[in-house]
Amino acid sequence: MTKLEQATAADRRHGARPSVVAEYDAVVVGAGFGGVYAIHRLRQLGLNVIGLEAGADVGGTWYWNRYPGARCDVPSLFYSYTWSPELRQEWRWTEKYAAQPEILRYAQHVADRFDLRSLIRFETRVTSAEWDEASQRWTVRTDRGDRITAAYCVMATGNLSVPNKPDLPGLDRFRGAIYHTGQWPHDEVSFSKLRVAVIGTGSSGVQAIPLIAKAASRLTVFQRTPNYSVPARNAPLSDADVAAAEPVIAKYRESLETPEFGRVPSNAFEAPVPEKQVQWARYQQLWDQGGGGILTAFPNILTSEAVNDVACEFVRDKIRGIVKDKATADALSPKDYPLGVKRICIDTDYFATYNLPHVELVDLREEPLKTVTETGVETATRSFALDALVLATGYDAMTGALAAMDIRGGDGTSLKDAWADGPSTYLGLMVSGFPNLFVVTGPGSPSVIGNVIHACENHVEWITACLDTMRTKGLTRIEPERDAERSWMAHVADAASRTLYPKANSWYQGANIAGKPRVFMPYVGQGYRHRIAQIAQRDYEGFVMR
Ligand code: NA7
Repeated sequence: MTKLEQATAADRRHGARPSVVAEYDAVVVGAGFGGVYAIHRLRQLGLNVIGLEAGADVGGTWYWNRYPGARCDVPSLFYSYTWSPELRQEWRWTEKYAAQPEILRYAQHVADRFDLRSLIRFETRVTSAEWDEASQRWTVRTDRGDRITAAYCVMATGNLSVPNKPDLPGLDRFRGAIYHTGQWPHDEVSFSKLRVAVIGTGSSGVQAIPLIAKAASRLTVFQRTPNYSVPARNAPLSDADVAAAEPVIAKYRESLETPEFGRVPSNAFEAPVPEKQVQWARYQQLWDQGGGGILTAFPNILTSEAVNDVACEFVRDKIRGIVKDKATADALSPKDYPLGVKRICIDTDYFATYNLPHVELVDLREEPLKTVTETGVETATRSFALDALVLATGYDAMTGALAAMDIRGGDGTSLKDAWADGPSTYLGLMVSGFPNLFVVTGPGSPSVIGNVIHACENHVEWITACLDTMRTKGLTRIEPERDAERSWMAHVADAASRTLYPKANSWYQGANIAGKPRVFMPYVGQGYRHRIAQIAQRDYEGFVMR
């Protein structure tokens, strides 16, 4: 029995939670989709691995995000692991877009199916990780007093895992209930007969608002920036749907490793601008189909303003067609940034909800929020009496979870200081000065731009193959070269600058958090997977191994 198992058994016997002092080959921080798979693969490599997870169960973002309407915006048949054919065969999604409880059940099923729970210490938050050059090991400390050392540390801490709690004046005074969508209570929350406000209209707000409106006696939505949202047209999945998707998924999986693969296709820069009516007809087709397909309408939709402008006009036209009150429709219509460069929202009845007599939109650009009071919210011109306040205000995305831990490299430099001007990684996988520290879907990799589960798989497979190669060669230490990292980050910035992505104040570039450096964090170039595979083949070019 490992020390962890002994500790866990003791926990169960005594109801106590003793701390662990132990040595491992690898520690994995986080048991979301990235962490769970990393634990599985590292164990397969024969390493003694421990997972540390703040939540009481696996699932990561799907463990915490239990707000009404929480649902994935990627079709469930694609939002699944690909690494186990048996798992693919035996798991059957029930809806086109799976809701949070079903995705959490999937994560739990994977943990049970591959017997991973015994390797994970739950309700344990990592507070620090420090590299010791002399022993060539990481020391990881937790809020339970654990002190764990490991040769390798894998940060699978997620891109959307630290809720952004807005600094609203007076928020502490509010006597009603306050909820954050990213930290929703596990017990049922009832809004029945309550006066509720939602602050924030990103994906979480857009999903929650129609359902909260069904229960509440009054719903006020405070909007800072309107979002482009397209209908999900969610539906139960039939066997025929599943069968029809098989060849599409197979083709998609084949394309993943090609030099052309990416959110912005390689032919984007030479593609012609289609006639407006051709564009309009295609957008209509994709709107009727539902989901985020509109972003694939034309190869240059994310690079050409001439194309993107028509798509924006199309969605605004749809909003005007759905929302009866002209002023509300106008306020809900995004006008000052391109479509798709903030994550597009995929909704069910979002815009139609504003036609309900007890639902009101407050445009904070016209009517700024002055203060929260004991009993509600005051704007520059009005007071709103409230029983509950829902903060759908998003996350300190991409870097928040890493910055929340005190991570120190060999010379004592903290990652937070090293990233004071914005995150810097080589390939989104490693950071110079922080040997043997791997980041799953780190800034500088496609991560949130594509399908995050597949991005996690790709990184975990690259990391475990790297460790396997090192072991074969008798090597134990890996770190990126500073120059390789610098030129990679310059390439990441260049790839973004060739697109329309930087034209919005998005969380992709840290714009939603006051004081966060503006650096475009995800990699939006082509052929990322192909590239990192080639780098591995070329003897881990840009890394120093010894
Ligand atoms: P998002 O997309 O970051 O949305 C957060 C929303 O909250 C957005 O409308 C923000 O306005 C708004 N916000 C944030 N802070 C404030 C303050 N202080 N006052 C008013 N409004 C505020 O987070 P979500 O959770 O909806 O979605 C995150 C991702 O999860 C999503 O992209 C999918 O990938 C899944 P802003 O736009 O910053 O002006």
